[in-house]
Amino acid sequence: MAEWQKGDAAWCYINDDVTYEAGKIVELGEDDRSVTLKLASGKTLTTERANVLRANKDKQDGVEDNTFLRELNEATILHNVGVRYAKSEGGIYSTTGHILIAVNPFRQLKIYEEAQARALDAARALPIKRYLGKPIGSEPPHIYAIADRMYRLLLSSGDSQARSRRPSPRSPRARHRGGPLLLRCRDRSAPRAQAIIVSGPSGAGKTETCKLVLKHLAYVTKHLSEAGMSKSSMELGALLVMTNPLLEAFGNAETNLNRNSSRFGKFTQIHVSKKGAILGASIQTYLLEATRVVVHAERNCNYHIFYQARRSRWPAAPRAPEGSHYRATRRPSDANKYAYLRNATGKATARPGGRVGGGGDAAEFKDSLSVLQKIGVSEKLIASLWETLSGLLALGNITYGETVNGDACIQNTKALGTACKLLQCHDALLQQGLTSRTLKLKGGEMQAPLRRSRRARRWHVPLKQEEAESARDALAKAVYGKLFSWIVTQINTALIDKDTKLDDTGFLGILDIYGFENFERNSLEQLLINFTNEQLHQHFAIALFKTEQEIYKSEGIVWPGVEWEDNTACLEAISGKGGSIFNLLTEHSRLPKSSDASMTEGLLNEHRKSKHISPPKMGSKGGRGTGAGTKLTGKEAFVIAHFAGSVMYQTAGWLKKNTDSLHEDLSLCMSSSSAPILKDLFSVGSINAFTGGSKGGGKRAGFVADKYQKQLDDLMRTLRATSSHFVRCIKPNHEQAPNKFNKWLVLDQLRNSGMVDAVRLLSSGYSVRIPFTTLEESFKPLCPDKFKALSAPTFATCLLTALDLGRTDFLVGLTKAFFKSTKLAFVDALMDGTKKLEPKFFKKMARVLA
Ligand code: AOV
Ligand code: MG
Repeated sequence: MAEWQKGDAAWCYINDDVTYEAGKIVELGEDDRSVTLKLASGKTLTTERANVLRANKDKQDGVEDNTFLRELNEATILHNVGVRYAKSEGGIYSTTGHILIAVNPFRQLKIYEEAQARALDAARALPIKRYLGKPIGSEPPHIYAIADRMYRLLLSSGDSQARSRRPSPRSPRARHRGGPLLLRCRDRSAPRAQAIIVSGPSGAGKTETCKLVLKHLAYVTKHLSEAGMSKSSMELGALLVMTNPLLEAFGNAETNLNRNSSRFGKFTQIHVSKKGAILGASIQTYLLEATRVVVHAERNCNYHIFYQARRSRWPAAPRAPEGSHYRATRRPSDANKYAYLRNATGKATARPGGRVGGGGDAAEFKDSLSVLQKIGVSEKLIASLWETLSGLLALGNITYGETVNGDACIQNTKALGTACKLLQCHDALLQQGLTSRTLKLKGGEMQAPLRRSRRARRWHVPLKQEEAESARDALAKAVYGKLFSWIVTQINTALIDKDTKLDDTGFLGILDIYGFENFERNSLEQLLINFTNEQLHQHFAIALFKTEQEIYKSEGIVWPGVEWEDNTACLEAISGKGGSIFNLLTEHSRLPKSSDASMTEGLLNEHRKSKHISPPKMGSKGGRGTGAGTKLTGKEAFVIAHFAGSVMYQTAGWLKKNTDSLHEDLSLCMSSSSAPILKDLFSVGSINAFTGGSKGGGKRAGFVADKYQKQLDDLMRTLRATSSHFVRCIKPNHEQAPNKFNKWLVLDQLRNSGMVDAVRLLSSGYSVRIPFTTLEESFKPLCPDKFKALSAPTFATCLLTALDLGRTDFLVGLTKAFFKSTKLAFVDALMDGTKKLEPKFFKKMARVLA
């Protein structure tokens, strides 16, 4: 770090709320540790030097690529992102190397004009066209630029036909602006698979970003076709875009953080032919939040589809097939009548009316219905789908009382009757499944008051009221989980022609997955989500190293290499061999007498000396949220030090959640249903509600955490085989309001998303990169004529060598010069003209040239 001088511009860390404030150094402490600043607010402040970061000159505000900032640190990036956001619509985007930062505008922007057009007609497609075949950095940052680069890289990797589609040479604008021009038009080494990984917290804009990538792809592939395909590339592209509302209807819900929050992770794989046409696509989903079907918090809603159906006008729905109970379905006119539509306060959350821009629940219902019809779901199955959903609402209205023996009994038989009718199952079977559980006995030694069934060694254990309520909710969750997987399967069936061979084709992957979570109470779901983020962070780190290495390589420079904080040990603690969290969870889920507390104790014992897992501080409260947390005693919680901060997990209910058991009686009851969908979904070998795949698997496949781990392993394997592109979505405020940039919130996300680490990585090498063209523009006019004819690289080399910078302070690439960040002040002084070039300097330059 260069020494501070009086008058230097700086960013001073004030506190966690204000973050950084601009100022100027007015005094240097004699102890070498403190500095005094005059802040922009007029205040004078003495603080530790560790709180002060270097600031850029004003003219550097709002640059498109953060690596162009002379001073690269978290304060300058935060400021740059904020200045761009305030300045223009396109300013929501910036890049850091090849990573796109997208700040949610929370308003409709003109920069995607065609994205709002239903038809992908050319006249309205100008913003997409602007980025076609253009290298990154030649046009302002945009998601279309990343999408276009990804598509081009896929086409250019290892096939001859791609050459004809090679992008045009760099535009003059690109040459002028320089930047990390990593366009590899004929990159034979790039894998035939590209992935875009979109991350960020809830409401940051991940899903919208992914939709824009799909729109770009649908546009660029629409004229292409492959012989012998039943669906053209154009049809497949349009289907991909069109099926989104259906998936969102079933998998998205209104939360306090996002009116259209995706409650599942999604990886879309789009197979592309060598010519560039779409051959087919598939969607893999992860960890649907099934609990939401039965319970949701205040200012939250159930899944959109329940409200859509509620607002629909039946004539818009298909005619009920003969014999269906569809007509008998009473439209749930008032959400308050349904227990599953009421939030934790006992009232239904008022909905402004559907997704943002979706047109309201009624219009969205029409969309969902028309997608179902377009993807070829029969009228009979569609009717069965609505019936099943209504059946779930009826199921939720079943309430329980207690018999004289203290066992559960159903109070409102009317709700039970409606549920049976809509789910088309046997009344007695459903009633029995909702109030008792069959035990299969090995020894036959069972005590009263168990009722013995006709078949020997089978006993019905009556459930207590709480157990019965759990059984009812478990059934609703299982049915909904399976329905969701069924919807995904229907979409996938429409997106892939079964006769198309996709084994060797390249693909584009789009990952829209939940961001890091740290709530007041963090449970098993948060562990799985944060484990995912931990894995993705590792992937990001490895990819970033590679990208940085490539920048140097493309400039013909040997990469100096930098230190990177590795999170492998944390991943091992969660999912590695031996006493990892997942292993202990599986072990304890198998033991009949184990409990959440004994599992936690075992875990903390196992990790006594671990850096990553520790007991909670006694009396501490959960999460970093502001509300009151639960006081913990130590046996029911543990803390993991994640890359993005420490999270305390509360383990109550984990063993039960991990076994995710639906009573076999209820499963059998559903499989005997005459409803076409249910019968199919609950039959042996049917779709697995959790993974969307079919039943079966290894010996640990039954547990939730194990299944998820396996699913995630597959995803990571796929991602590792791709060339990955990263988009970091940033949520600028909690109010979902336009033009509001909360610095604290943004800084937190920049840090958690690994962007600050990325900056550290960039700044510890030769982070200051000045294109030769800029050096030429600044210095050639000052030089004697004989230097003016020199080529840009020769001129730059002569200039920099004559400046006596020190041999290791700079490197000369093919298009730009790389400087150590410590030389920034020196370079700045030169560029500003503050440091004068004396005549003896030009003599030295001449000697270097000679
Ligand atoms: P998320 O996917 O990151 O949250 P979304 O993509 O659903 O967030 O975005 C939330 C809302 O922000 C959208 O409904 C839009 O209103 C708005 N928005 C996002 N991106 C844009 C954009 N580029 N232009 C205009 N508005 C935008 V979650 O799924 O909750 O983690 O689970
Ligand atoms: Mg989303």
